[in-house]
Amino acid sequence: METTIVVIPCYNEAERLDLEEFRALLEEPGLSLLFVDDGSRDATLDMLQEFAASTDNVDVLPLTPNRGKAEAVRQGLLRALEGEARVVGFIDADMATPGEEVVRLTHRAHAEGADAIIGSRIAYMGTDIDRSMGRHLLGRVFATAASLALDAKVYDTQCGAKFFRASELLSRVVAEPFHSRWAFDVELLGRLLAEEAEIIEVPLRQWVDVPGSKIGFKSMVKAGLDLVQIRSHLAKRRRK
Ligand SMILES: Nc1nc2c(ncn2[C@@H]2O[C@H](COP(=O)(O)OP(=O)(O)O)[C@@H](O)[C@H]2O)c(=O)[nH]1
Ligand SMILES: [Mg+2]
Repeated sequence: METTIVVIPCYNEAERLDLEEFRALLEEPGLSLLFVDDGSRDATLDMLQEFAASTDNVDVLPLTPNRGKAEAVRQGLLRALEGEARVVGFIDADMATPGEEVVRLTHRAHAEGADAIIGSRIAYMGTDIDRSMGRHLLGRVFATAASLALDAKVYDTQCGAKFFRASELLSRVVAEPFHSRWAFDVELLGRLLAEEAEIIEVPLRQWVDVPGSKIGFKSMVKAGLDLVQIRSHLAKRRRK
């Protein structure tokens, strides 16, 4: 059986969480959900615990206090790697990457030998990638800078959906906290590349810009600044 654990970092998501969408995702055989509550101050944790108590294949990892998405994802992946799942990964709580696309990415991760399968928001005819122009443009600038920082051709580092072969390599990559709070996706990819991992970007057929993003303009600027630091951390890592 293709076993998969999907980590969902959640911070103050009580208003946005659509548990029916997650219930639909659970229809995929072998798939389990691990929600990480990142010290939410609203009813998120109660909602998640109630959902987990009444639904098979759902777990909740509560963290206190709030540590940020990078650490919430890392803690979730560490927990997921303790189990037997062959593929582990993460998605955002708003399910901007719809369930069918999440399932398609997990299938690719199982079928292909790659270390990582990452969703990529490339808008071209025939796809339904719904992003505001401002976010799209900022995203393109950031992705170009991220490519330079990583010395790799990557189109979209910031899509929330990423899946990995559960392996020794992944355990090493998430063993230490990320330096970057806002560009940890880039740091994660860089750590994988430093170990010559194979990463495949998979263009999404659908992606929805769900309102209520918790990542504002300031954080995007911080993420850009983080890239400089990430580049030097990765150089050190490669020398090791
Ligand atoms: N901003 C923020 N998001 C967090 C934190 N911890 C976990 N998350 C989760 O990280 C994801 C960020 O996605 P979202 O807010 O939609 O931002 P987007 O990338 O701009 O669409 C959501 O699932 C959040 O609940 C945190 O401390 N701050
Ligand atoms: Mg979002």
